[in-house]
Amino acid sequence: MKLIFSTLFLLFCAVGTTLLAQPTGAWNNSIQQIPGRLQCEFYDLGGEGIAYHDADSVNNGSGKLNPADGTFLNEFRRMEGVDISYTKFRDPAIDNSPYNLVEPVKEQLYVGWTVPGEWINYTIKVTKSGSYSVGIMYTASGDGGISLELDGNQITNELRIPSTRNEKETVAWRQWHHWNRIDSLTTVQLKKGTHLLKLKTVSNGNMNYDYLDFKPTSKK
Ligand SMILES: [Ca+2]
Ligand SMILES: [Ca+2]
Repeated sequence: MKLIFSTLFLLFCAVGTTLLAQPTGAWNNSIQQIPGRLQCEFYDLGGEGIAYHDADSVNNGSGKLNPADGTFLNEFRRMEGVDISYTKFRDPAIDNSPYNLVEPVKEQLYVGWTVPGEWINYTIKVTKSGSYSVGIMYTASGDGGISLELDGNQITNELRIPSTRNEKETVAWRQWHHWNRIDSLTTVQLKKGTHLLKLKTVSNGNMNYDYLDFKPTSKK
């Protein structure tokens, strides 16, 4: 009898663990490909400590700044700790201000409320081995820094992200909404295959990340 109970208990635990385990790997079952554009909001599944580390468990954008109203943009991954918002073209201006260095596209999801020490994982598929430039579409309220890891190995030093603050700005909070794009922050060597890319916020935070561009640096 004791054996039967023990066996049932173990079975119960196994089923429970399976049911409770969060899915991991690429978001929406779609692995982002390199060469290409990596959308920062399409980070992996798995939650805090597995897919990302975030300073707080609340999504300060989806469901909070952007109230839950049944729309895709306002509710995007709202139960997850990574903070996500999207570019808004309004009057008075939000992301469509005259202080943009590069015009953003409206209604683009981005990761924001970044804090040093936070990180986000991406399962990526590199379709061709080679050297790639890393570009970024971002805002930065003050000079910031990010770095990249691949499969647990640091592949860049700290990459400086120049401030997009503007002394002429008349609205304080809009210092977090001046968009810029840098085509090549650095160059990285990537091997063909599936990898885990980690984007780390190193210095200052206060940056918004729309996407990273990976472009081959040489034609073969
Ligand atoms: Ca958060
Ligand atoms: Ca984006």
